[in-house]
This record gives sequence, C-alpha cells and structure tokens, in this order.
Amino acid sequence: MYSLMANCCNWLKRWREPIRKVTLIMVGLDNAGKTATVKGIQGESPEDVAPTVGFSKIDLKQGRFEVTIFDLGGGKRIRGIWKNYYAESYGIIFVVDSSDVERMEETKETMSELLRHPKISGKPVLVLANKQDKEGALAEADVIECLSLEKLVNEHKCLCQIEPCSAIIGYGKKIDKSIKKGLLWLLHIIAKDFDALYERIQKDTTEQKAAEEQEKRERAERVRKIREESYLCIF
Ligand code: G3D
Ligand code: MG
Repeated sequence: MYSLMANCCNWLKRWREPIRKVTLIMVGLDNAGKTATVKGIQGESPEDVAPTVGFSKIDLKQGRFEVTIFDLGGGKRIRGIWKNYYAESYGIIFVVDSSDVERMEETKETMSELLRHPKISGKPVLVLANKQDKEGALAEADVIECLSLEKLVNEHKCLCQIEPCSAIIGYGKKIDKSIKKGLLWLLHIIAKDFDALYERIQKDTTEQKAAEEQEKRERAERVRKIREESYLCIF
C-alpha cells in the first residue's frame, strides 16, 4: 500500500514538472559513430550512414523533455563550426571510436579544446565509448586513461559519465541500453541544475547574437568601403 502511494506521489510530481526544451550537441572525431548513434536514438537503422556534411538535427521527446540534438560533423576542417552551437547547448555527448587506438591522442586534444571553451566548461558531458563490438576496442578504463578523462573533467568542472556501447547493435526500443542509460543520466543532471543552466544559456546566446550582429555590421562596412574605393578608382 505504502509503495503504491509512493509511486502515485512520484507520478504526480513528474506530471507537474514543466516541459523543458533542451539542446544537446553530439561531437567527436569523424567516423566515431555520432550519426549512427543519433539515428539509433531516433529509431532509424544506424546502418548505411553517410559522412555528415556540416550538421544534422534531430528532435525527440523524452519524459518531460523536448530534446534537440545537433549531430555536428567531426572532420578536422569542419570542427570549427562546433563553437557556433556551444552557447545554446545544455550538455554534450562526446562519441569516441574505442577501436581506433591510433586516433586517441587526437580525440584527447579535441576533447580538451572543447571542455576548455568558456561556453562549455561546467556543463555535463556524456562520453560514449562506442564500437565496443569491434575486436581490440579499448575497455572503459582504458578509454578513461587514454583521454586523461578524470583530469580533464575535474579541471573544467564538468560532471561526466562514460558509457561503453555499440551504436550499431540496435535502434529505437532495441538501442544499446548503455546509450539510453547515458542519455537519461545527462537529462537527469540537466534537470537538477536546470535553472542555472537556463540562465547561463540565455546570457550566452544573447551575447553570441550581439557578437554576430556586430560582425555582420563590420562586414557590411568593409564591403561598402571596398565599393566606394573601387568607384573612386574608376572616376
Ligand atoms: P560519424 O558520424 O561520427 O562520422 P558514423 O560516424 O556514424 O558516420 O559512423 C562511421 C562508421 O562507423 C560507419 O561505417 C558506421 O556504420 C560505423 N559504426 C558506427 N558505430 C559503430 C559501432 O558501434 N560498431 C561498429 N562496428 N561500427 C560502427 P561505414 O562503413 O558506413 O563507414
Ligand atoms: Mg556523421
């Protein structure tokens, strides 16, 4: 009887919670399995993924959350676009190809640069140690060591959880349980600190928009001057 009442209370508590809109970014090196992971979460087969050009976006509902995930291209030349999404992001999903030992150093540098960014430091990070189905894939403890993960997340005050997983073993309801568990952990941590994160995101996105506007004005001014100069040259 007591547990029935407790369940009812919990249900009522959850039902009363507001719907929260949350943006997450899915990052990591190219070929780590980001697109396969988002496809699986979305309920689509993760097979036959084409390399991501720029970014793709998925929307999903998870409990009282409306979640948008930006799957950002991980190629070296495209990583520059990641920072455009930092301000609006409540949390980070960092996907690692655990079988690609040769690129662990590059992965570590990329993660270090990401966590050090002022619009990312302090936000929660879920690390998916992907491709565990592959022979020779590093186990969770080895990935932690290769990336100096504990040091990195402590330095930048990011709460972190790592989940060893495989993005290709199932999708939708049959998705790897570790991916689901990791996503629920991330949303739980965001919910716990929602008000502070919300405020930070409002402030950071406002600043970013102002900086973009300023840049636009400066660019327009430069173009105007160039046109004026070339007009004077003709006459
Ligand atoms: P990215 O979006 O991070 O660049 P993708 O990576 O999702 O495009 O995946 C890159 C390749 O890795 C794809 O293979 C994909 O099928 C494969 N892959 C992704 N996750 C896993 C996994 O957990 N296990 C295994 N074995 N392979 C995975 P192709 O052959 O299409 O390049
Ligand atoms: Mg991709």
